[in-house]
Amino acid sequence: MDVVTIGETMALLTPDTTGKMRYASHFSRKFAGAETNVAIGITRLGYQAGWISRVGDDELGKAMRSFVRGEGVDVSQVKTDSQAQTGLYFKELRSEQDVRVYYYRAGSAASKLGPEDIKEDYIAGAKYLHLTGITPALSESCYQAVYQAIEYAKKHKVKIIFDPNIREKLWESKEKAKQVLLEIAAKADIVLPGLSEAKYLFGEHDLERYASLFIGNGAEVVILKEGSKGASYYTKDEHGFVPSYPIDRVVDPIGAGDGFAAGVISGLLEKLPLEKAIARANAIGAMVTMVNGDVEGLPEIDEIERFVQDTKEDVTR
Ligand code: KDG
Repeated sequence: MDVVTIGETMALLTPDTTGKMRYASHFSRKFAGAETNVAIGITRLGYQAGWISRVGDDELGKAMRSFVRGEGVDVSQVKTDSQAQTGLYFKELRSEQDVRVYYYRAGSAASKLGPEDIKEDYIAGAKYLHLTGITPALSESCYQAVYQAIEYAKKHKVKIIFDPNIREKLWESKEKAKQVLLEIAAKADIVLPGLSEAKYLFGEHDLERYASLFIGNGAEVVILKEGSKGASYYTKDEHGFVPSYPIDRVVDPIGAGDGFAAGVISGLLEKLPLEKAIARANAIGAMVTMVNGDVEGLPEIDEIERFVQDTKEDVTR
């Protein structure tokens, strides 16, 4: 595998109309979860991705497994748990600026994931281990599973890429979230925090200070995401800013960060300079927001080239 990731994917229900969800009676059923969003982003770009998880022994679990497998992701490490159900989440698009997420996932099959589900040879065979801050928030056993994967990755020199993906609804307290997320960030080679996540973890500082705090904490590469503006990157020796691409209308912002992560990972797999990898990541992030759904907008490589070209033409015209 080029990338292996660990985490929960849920059935996603989105009202077919915008506005308050209490009035919605028709919903579309999709599937989403930060880790499979990244894995699918990777396979769209022609690379191999594997997903470690659990699904319930129910209709949604069966459909989810088929969906993710159908997107070309290896699901050999996804267990079916007959004791728990597949989790659900709702995405309410009240307006373009107001998107809300509601989870129905406590005690889900994926939250029962544990260190026994992490196989050493599966991690050892990957080039990158992708982790998010969502999985360790799901349960103590999920936290242990993440730690087991980190241990194997370190042992076999598999690079760790970490997106904090702070989901306050999932943590018992801010202190616990900060402690665990900083611990994992310290073990990661590449960290991908959003600006507001850096603030959450370290308090109010400027970009350089955030970068030096993450590097001081153990990271080799820090990519600070600044939303629709672009992203800044920092290593011990270089830094720079890569602007994003302008788009006419954001249809659904959720999943953009995962598309961004897939872009960065694909660039690293191709040994592109950081600036080029981030330019691709920015393009994918922008393209994801133009489509309703977490993964439906994830592009293939030629679509990225066309998008970038069209954007340039629009700008010079
Ligand atoms: O990044 C998008 C995710 O937030 C979404 O797919 C749902 O995995 C999810 C989560 O835990 O929030």
